[in-house]
Amino acid sequence: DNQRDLLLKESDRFPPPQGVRLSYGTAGFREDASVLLSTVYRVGILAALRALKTGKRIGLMITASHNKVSDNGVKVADPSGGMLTQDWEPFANALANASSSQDLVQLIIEFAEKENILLNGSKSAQVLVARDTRPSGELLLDAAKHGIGSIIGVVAHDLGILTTPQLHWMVHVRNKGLNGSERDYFHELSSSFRCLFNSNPNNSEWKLKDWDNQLVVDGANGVGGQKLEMLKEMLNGLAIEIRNSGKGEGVLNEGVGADFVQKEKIVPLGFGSQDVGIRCASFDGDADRLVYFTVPSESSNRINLVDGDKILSLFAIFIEEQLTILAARTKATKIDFRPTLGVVQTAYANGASTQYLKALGLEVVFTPTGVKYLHEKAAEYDIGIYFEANGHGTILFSDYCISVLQPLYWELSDVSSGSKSHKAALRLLAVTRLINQAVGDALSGLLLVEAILQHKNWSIQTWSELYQDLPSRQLKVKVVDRTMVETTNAETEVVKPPGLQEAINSKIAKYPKGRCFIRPSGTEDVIRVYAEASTQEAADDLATSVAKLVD
Ligand code: 16G
Ligand code: ZN
Repeated sequence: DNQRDLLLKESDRFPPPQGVRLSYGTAGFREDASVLLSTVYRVGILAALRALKTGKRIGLMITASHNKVSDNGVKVADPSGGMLTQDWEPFANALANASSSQDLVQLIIEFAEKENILLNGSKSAQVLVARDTRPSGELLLDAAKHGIGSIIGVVAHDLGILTTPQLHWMVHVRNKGLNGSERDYFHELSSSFRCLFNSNPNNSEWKLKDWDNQLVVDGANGVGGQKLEMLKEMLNGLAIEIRNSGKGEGVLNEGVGADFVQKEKIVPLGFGSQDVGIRCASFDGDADRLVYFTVPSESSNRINLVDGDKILSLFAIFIEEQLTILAARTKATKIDFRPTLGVVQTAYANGASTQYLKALGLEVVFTPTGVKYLHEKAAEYDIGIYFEANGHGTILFSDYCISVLQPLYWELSDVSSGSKSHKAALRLLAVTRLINQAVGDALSGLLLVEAILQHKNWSIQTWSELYQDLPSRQLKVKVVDRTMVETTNAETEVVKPPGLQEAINSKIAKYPKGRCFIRPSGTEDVIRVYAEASTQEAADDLATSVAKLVD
């Protein structure tokens, strides 16, 4: 029939690479861009099927995030704007690895049958596609469009160059029936930021121009710097200087960006002695990660890192503070507002951060690495805050939470307009609009950090001193087959090969405050080692000795 013929004809144009085994890892497929054409074409098909299955808009993003510029990748966003449902991952793998067009078409037809997806063009659907600034992106995006167009009834809507979180946001809001253009995105961020800024306890007027606190942002030579330039125009007066914006000579992610800054803890290119003491921030290549840092001294290239754990702590303090103000006052209203608040981390969270958060009385839970796991867990709370130490994270507000906050705000306007509690409700509502609830977003995260620092009148130093990070070390060991290691308990314990965890335990026992775990990477053929101890030397030693156990 027509559908089968179309699929056969189109897939012949995108033959798979020889001898490459592809896997839909923590963040989709990622490889050297030169082998990805057929994969991206096939993921286009998958996204189209997903759109038919759900009857909603689906997102397809071409990016390899913080990887080197010659790599690229593709991932799919589900109707909520979150990651592709995990039940479809095996199908994604099967599709990407099918060796002939016949096999591919057979797979698609069988899968569609199993999922009750009609392939007769009786329904229509849309896939939103976008890419980051990688030079290979244009051709790959074209392959994705061919894939989407290979399923009758589904059309691709090309949104051009976007950050990953922008695309997720657009999928999220458009599926709610709201306007989701790039202009709408910038408007939502800038207006909610202004609202937060104006509701600070110190002054009530819009005084952005007076807040001459300087901020310098490293755009990783990627899409984030460009988009921040656009956002800045709508925040007339905010003192942000953008470096590594992608317009100059610098190479994407090379010696710059959030991943580099967080892992190496050294000054990114374009920064140096002129920045001592200044508040600096760094995005990754597709702007879904954010870390802050300072350059402590002119004589060294080491930085003081303010990582995802500290951003999480700042957000948690602020949210908790607003909830406390509200709790004291909701008795005066008819609305009983007691949302559950939870904090989600991974094993990479610095032990000092976990201790700090627990001491604040917060509920802290752990999941394996990868946004899909953290996000899912955070969604179990009325307000769930999640962050990876590497700077990916966001805040989720349940529908219940938003549906109560809005009337509560109006009621408080009547009984105590301009009061502390009225403002607290206003701030929480502004946060629900500012923070990207589809996925972690460096741009919206940056604005929320800035608003909270201004609200509390804190310097980056005050923020950084909330607690002292325990010294830590990360290493990676190249292996032929990373699946030789299997873990459990949010990746903190090895279950395979047998005996390895016991060997790790006996190393850990030698170091005061020692903590160490290993896990197979989801993005590279390596086993990662993380160690923490009371001194840097001890953390280094512990990591090295455990790395030797796997080598
Ligand atoms: C991906 C994940 C990130 C995780 C990282 C771990 C998403 C969107 N991104 O970049 O959350 O921290 O992989 O990489 O889920 P690894 O498995 O190689 O250590
Ligand atoms: Zn990224």
